[in-house]
Amino acid sequence: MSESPVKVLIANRGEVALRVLRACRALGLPSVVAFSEADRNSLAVRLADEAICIGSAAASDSYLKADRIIAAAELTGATAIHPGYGFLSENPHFAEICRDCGLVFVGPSPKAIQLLGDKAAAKATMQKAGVPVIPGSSGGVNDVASAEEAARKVGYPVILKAVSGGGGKGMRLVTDAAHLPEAFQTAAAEAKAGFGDPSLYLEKYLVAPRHVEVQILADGKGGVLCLGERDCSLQRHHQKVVEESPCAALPPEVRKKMMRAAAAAVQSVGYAGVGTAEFLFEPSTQNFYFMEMNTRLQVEHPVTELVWGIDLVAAQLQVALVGALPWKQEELQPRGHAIEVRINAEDPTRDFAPCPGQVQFYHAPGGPGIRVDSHLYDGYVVPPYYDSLLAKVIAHGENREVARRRMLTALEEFTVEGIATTAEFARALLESPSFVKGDYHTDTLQEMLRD
Ligand code: MV4
Repeated sequence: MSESPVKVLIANRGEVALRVLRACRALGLPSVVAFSEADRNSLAVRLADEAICIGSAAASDSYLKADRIIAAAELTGATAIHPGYGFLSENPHFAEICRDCGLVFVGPSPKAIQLLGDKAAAKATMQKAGVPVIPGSSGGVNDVASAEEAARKVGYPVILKAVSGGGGKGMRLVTDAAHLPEAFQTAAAEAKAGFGDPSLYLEKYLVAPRHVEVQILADGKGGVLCLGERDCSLQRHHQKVVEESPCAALPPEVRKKMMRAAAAAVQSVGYAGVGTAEFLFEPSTQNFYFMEMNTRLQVEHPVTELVWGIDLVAAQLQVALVGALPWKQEELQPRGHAIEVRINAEDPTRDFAPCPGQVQFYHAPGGPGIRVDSHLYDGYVVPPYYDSLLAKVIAHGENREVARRRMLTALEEFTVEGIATTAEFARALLESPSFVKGDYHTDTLQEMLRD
């Protein structure tokens, strides 16, 4: 792939460590898996060409410790670092440290991560680039008075969000002016505790929108590919449960506009690598609004891979190491429909309490159009220290109903003994009338769980 020897340090764990390992092998790149004491027996470590321990079980003493990861790269002769998702994947300081140490960070530039990590600044940049954004404060709201003024302009209900946030923490829905001062204080405190930054911005609250995100792949030289969208509206406490591509509610002309907006969004910031532009889509008005941009590979990337026939992790490595991509937008055609279900080590009968422990028996489903991304094996002990994702089952078919039926068959076959999982819960969700019709929004799953 390149004359100078490239070796990739995989600075993550679980299924994504395995996913990156496979992409390295597909490209003929040697790799090293960095692991914590708790992951010594993980599948990625067992299958790795080479592996190196970077600390104890706590993520704060291993996967989040930049200096250990840099040291691991130097010790093993790795020249590039793939951060996976989570942990250091969206940390501009880490990307900068890599660059300063002469290591390739597989991801966008520190500058792009920094800019897009500030959600208020990112919105302002997108608005300038002509991308529709949710009406609200221009930039942050520094105090209750400026929040009240911004709220008066857009009208209640409004939502307060953390400038450095994402994923619901430091977010407060405000139904009327009387509740604003208290909501402001609690959101700011939560943002400070969660992200070390109490800054907030304010938006008009959209009722029952759909979360639709566009997959971007940019070569860093102005070439931008838009690989369609994913509907990720089915979430529980801001954790995605099911994702699908394409979005069942998006008319072709709205999709075209959304793709153009997403391309304009990344072009305006000189982006390189994979990225996801998140939009809220309002079916009642057919309007969509840019919400935020994620500068990493996402958990749900496989649905896009199956519909577009592109290995996104290989593409990430290609952009980072070669700086070019072999495709033109016109040559790419989406094919069929894909659905992903996340299976977690959680017990739905005990309010989704985490269920770490030993897997006594594991069987992964198969058959036409079924892909399973998982680090499980018989006897594996799921450690209690990290997130509870065990497996992603992805079904592809020529249309949505074929994909849905393949998924149902696969979930019936999926077997984990020894610990509780969310597989059966997901199966019931895929049989619910809302899912069958494709008629759901960001509150649907929580409404279902309430009744
Ligand atoms: C919103 C919204 C309605 N209006 N913003 C939740 C996570 C964060 N990334 C953004 N979120 C939302 N922002 C405005 N102006 C509704 C949500 C929201 C949501 C979004 C996507 C998927 C599930 C959700 C569940 C509740 C609320």
